[in-house]
Amino acid sequence: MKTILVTGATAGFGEATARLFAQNDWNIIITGRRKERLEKLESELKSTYNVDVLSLCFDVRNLEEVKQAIASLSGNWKNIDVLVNNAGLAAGRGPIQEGVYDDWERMIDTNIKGLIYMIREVTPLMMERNQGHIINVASLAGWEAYGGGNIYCGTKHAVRAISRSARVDLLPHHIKVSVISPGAAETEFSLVRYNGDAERAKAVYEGFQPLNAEDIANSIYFMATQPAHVNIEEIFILPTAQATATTVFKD
Ligand code: NDP
Ligand code: 8X3
Repeated sequence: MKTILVTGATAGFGEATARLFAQNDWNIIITGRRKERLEKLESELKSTYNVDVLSLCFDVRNLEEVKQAIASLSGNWKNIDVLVNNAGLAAGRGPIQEGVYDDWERMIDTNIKGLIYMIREVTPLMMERNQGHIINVASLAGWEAYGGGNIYCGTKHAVRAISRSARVDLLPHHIKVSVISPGAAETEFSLVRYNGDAERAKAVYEGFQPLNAEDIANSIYFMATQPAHVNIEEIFILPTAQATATTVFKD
């Protein structure tokens, strides 16, 4: 049985990914900061599917916590076949001249630093086995830089750049590096971005059909289940109604 580690599995893409892989007989390591959600998902996956599930509760922004979480893995849990670096967020959507430092720090620390901490700690385990697959969640915002997206777009451009470089570094170790870049998808993303404002978050998805978390999980599953000689370098996935970050056809 194969093993996948998904960061940010307490909601949205990460939770749907954990569920889909469990359904397909993968052992799952789920991570996030909300312990009660991890416990609930762990018990649901264990009782529904015949797989092993391990919860690791930590903040990807905290290097010591990341190191401890990965160092705590024992036995077969060290045999991580796929790492999905999904934990991330946007905080706010305003002009750079009005930027909120705490929002900027949270995005940079989570989307870039958390992701590279995870890569740095997990790759040695993959290198020992001379195999592995890292799938990084970037975004449409990693391709485009739209007004008000400034720092978020910067973090997602960074994810794509780091992924391309890591792919070169990890070639001799037979470790694949892939990226998924979704457009608008309805999860808790906008609720987080707009600081809990449910009305504003809901309005983002009104008048068109956005992607859902299962659409992204399906793409991640497709990337993770290709033959050893095939690496899907990137999936750029948009709702049919969306052409660019700011061009959405609303009925
Ligand atoms: P959600 O808000 O639904 O889920 C985000 C997940 O990230 C949660 O499980 C959360 O867990 C986790 N997370 C956030 N901060 C941290 C942290 N510091 N440490 C550990 N875990 C953390 O959003 P999505 O599922 O939509 O987003 C997942 C990824 O997809 C993000 O990287 C996002 O930027 C990206 N993305 C989203 C798009 C969208 O439109 N929804 C489009 C393109 C990309 P917890 O709070 O428990 O820690
Ligand atoms: C989320 C998609 O367009 O809001 O990464 O940046 S977008």
